Amino acid sequence: MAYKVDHEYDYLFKIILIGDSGVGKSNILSRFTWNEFSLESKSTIGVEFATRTLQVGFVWKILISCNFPASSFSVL
Ligand SMILES: Nc1nc2c(ncn2[C@@H]2O[C@H](COP(=O)(O)OP(=O)(O)O)[C@@H](O)[C@H]2O)c(=O)[nH]1
Ligand SMILES: [Mg+2]
Repeated sequence: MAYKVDHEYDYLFKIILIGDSGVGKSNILSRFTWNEFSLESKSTIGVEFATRTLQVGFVWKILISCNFPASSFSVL
């Protein structure tokens, strides 16, 4: 049976979600990649990554990164 391993794709999209804490970035990521939603998601420390590969004509690999809120940088 033929199958595609994960690193085989035609196009790679890298999407970075930025925004204030608690606006729903981590849940957008988990809904898109695992179809999961959590009412009790913990606030993200650092960066979260996930990928999903779709086949719509071509094979599209979508890498979503959801990083900590921009306001975290104000202390730097
Ligand atoms: N009702 C509702 N709650 C949401 C939605 N998206 C996120 N939340 C809630 O908002 C809170 C913060 O979400 P989270 O994804 O952790 O936000 P982040 O800090 O931007 O990553 C969590 O309690 C989620 O369950 C949504 O579309 N509807
Ligand atoms: Mg988060």
